[in-house]
Amino acid sequence: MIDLYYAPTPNGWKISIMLEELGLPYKVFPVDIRAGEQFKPEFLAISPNNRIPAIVDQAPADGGEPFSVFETGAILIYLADKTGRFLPKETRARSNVMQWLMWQMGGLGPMLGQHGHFALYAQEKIPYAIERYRDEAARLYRVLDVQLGKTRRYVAGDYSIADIACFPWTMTHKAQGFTLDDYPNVKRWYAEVRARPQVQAGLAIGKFEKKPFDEEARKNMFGQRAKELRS
Ligand SMILES: N[C@@H](CCC(=O)N[C@@H](CS)C(=O)NCC(=O)O)C(=O)O
Repeated sequence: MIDLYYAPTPNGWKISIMLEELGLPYKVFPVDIRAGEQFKPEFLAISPNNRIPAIVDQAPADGGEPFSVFETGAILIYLADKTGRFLPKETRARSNVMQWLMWQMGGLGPMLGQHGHFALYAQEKIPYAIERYRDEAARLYRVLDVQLGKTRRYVAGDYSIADIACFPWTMTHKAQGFTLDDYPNVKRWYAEVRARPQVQAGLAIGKFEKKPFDEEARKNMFGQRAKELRS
């Protein structure tokens, strides 16, 4: 059994989708990040970066104590290694998937995250920041489009953790003012991945009650709370 510490966000969906794809039994532990539950000591013991998602594997392959993993890239690799699925073993194929997974973790996710923050959530609209992250996000969509034009189907060969990592962030395209008509290969891939029943099931997880998006939620989610905890 896998314990999934989770909220329904792009990073959370990566792991709910992966668990659905694998058909592994798992139990969802909702973490209301608007209410600041990511700062609870019990959660920090599992996820020291105070971010969701995180997992605890109650039955690790080595038969030892339950094992916790944070950071979505590390969780995807851990689950792929545990099950032997969605991450090839052969050196070149594995490296191709890893390259695009790292690209998502270091580029697509953080840049779309920052663009969403400055364009949609920040109360002060700073044109320089909005433009910088919009341009960078547009560049990354183009990189993905070129790659999908080469592979003709999935991000790095067969369907893999690279697709599972990239897909939930591209779901933000409309809200962030991008149109996939500008990226025809991404559009084709997006429709195909979205239609997978396991992806649909992963996206449906965790439609639970959460705190309204108010001043306190902003404080909990946008770093001020962490600043307070430091001082
Ligand atoms: N690099 C991390 C990012 C995780 C992340 O940013 N999670 C957000 C939700 S999508 C979060 O927990 N935010 C809570 C907060 O900012 O305090 C990962 O891939 O796991």
